[in-house]
Amino acid sequence: VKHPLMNKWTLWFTKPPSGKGDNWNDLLKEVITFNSVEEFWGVYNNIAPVSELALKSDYHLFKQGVRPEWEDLQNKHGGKWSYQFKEKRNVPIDDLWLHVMLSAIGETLEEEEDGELMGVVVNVRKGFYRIGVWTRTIGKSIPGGGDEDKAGGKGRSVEKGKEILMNIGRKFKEVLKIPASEQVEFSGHTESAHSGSTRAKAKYVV
Ligand code: M7G
Repeated sequence: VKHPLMNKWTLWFTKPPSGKGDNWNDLLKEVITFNSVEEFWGVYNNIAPVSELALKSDYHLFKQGVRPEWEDLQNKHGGKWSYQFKEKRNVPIDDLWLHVMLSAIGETLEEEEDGELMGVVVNVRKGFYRIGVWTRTIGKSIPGGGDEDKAGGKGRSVEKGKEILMNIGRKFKEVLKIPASEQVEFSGHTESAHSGSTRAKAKYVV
């Protein structure tokens, strides 16, 4: 018996650059798509844990049909909550990543009707691990988008759009057991793309 998930999910891997000429597109690889609890564990038990990945590797677990890139049409107007775990040797990164994946596929990071969650990401970097959750919007309508409904969600107001994102941020912080004294930041992908990295100015914090 297979226990179906609400959505189909695709696992992606970013391999570390091997030489100078590598660009983002050469490094991002689609691994596998699944849609049941059993298949999830099958995948999980057969891939390297985050703690064993080389520096500059990423795992991305995204809804099927969404590439884990700013450029994807479904991410273009979105953003992400993210947090950096420093002191890598003391961080239970494998557990943290597992819990974030389970909350994504178990659909507990948002309310079903929100339709914000696109995927979750873990980055292995020198000096830190970063975990992020990508959302479809940045909590407001898309400038010049012409379709306020689509931009802000299903006919929701700007205030409601922001509140949905704040709830996702709070849930993310709770799943990761990040102390209340620490800040978790949200930033739009447009800013990330412009600053050439993920360290864009925070738009919201929880
Ligand atoms: P990062 O992995 O988000 O953060 O971005 P880091 O700076 O802590 O490593 C690292 C680099 O990967 C960026 O500067 C981009 O060159 C590339 N990159 C990352 N993402 C998520 C994207 C993306 O969605 N699209 C493109 N084109 N490049 C990306």
